[in-house]
Amino acid sequence: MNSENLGWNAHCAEHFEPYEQQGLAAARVVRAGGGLYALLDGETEQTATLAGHLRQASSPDALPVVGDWVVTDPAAAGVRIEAVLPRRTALKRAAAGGRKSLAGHPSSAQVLAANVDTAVIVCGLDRDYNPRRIERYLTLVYESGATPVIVLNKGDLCPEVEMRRAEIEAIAFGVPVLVTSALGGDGLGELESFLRTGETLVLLGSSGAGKSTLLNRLAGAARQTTAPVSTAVGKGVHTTSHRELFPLPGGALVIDTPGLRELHLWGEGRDGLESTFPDIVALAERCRFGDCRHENEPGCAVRDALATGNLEAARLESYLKQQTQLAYAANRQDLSFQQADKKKWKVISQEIKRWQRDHGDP
Ligand SMILES: Nc1nc2c(ncn2[C@@H]2O[C@H](COP(=O)(O)OP(=O)(O)O)[C@@H](O)[C@H]2O)c(=O)[nH]1
Ligand SMILES: [Mg+2]
Ligand SMILES: [Zn+2]
Repeated sequence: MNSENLGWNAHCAEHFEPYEQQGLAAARVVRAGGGLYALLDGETEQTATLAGHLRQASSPDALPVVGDWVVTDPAAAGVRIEAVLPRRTALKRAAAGGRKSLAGHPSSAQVLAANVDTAVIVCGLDRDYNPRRIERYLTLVYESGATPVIVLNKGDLCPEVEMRRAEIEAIAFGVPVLVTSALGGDGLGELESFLRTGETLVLLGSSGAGKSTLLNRLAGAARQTTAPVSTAVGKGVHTTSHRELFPLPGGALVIDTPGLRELHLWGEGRDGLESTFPDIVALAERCRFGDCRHENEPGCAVRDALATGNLEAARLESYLKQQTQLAYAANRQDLSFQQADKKKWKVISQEIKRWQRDHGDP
């Protein structure tokens, strides 16, 4: 295998050039955890640590994640990551746990995977089925810059497959919706058509949806452990505990991920939200007020659509919830800068007061 097969492309080459001139090497992160990084350079897998200056990185999203291309020094003793090449795409969520800030860092985004071309949102057609969750994942994917595909898995367990597919197609606005059975093999050929040499595909979705089973099917071998769904709760046992990139024999790369217990969105603008909800965006353009919140304003085209049954209440709720999360995320960075600023001014004004007191200023 060479690095082209690991997804190396013109974008990587361009950003790597200055490092290459210094005799440095590039490799792709296939696994990360506990401060250690498993790297592939097309030949061997190596375990790397971070160079000191990266450990003190200004922001947690500057640290390498699965899918990243990193720079190492072959002349150094041990493998150390000296730099992370700029990401073409990055899947980010708001850091779990609602921490106010990560060790004082102004941003609280967590990067889940980098340099992904296609993001497959896997949803089980069993109790996992949830159109609102698919909408959240769609926004996450649109924000990342990757191309979404939706897979409704466990088709064998669902008597209304075509109804479900139509339901999701109606909210997916052109995103391919595939129905598969990872166990029986139905629909896998269609999914395989999204595997292209040198391109990276990530499997997203709840725990138990069948992501690892799909990966094993696509790889033609058991690469990841899967677990039977407990009949009591209809949920898969957690077997995938970390994100990992697998080069497939056909030349594509697949990242398997564990389910996200919490998916709080992170984004910089409105692009992701607007791509997920083009219907609501179009309606909102016809509201009487440009800043309509679609609550109880007169002339609200969104409310009218609810009343006539042209828009589902649950979908509007989903939109408003995502909007709130994204607005919060966007303000987050500003806010922590403002707070730092406020603190600075407080100190300065105290200094001035003290000076005035000491110098008897009127
Ligand atoms: N009936 C059925 N079971 C499936 C299918 N795909 C996966 N499973 C089962 O669902 C459970 C969870 O699968 P797994 O791949 O570990 O899910 P993951 O958490 O998304 O990686 C396992 O017992 C699988 O055998 C499917 O298409 N049909
Ligand atoms: Mg799994
Ligand atoms: Zn409105």
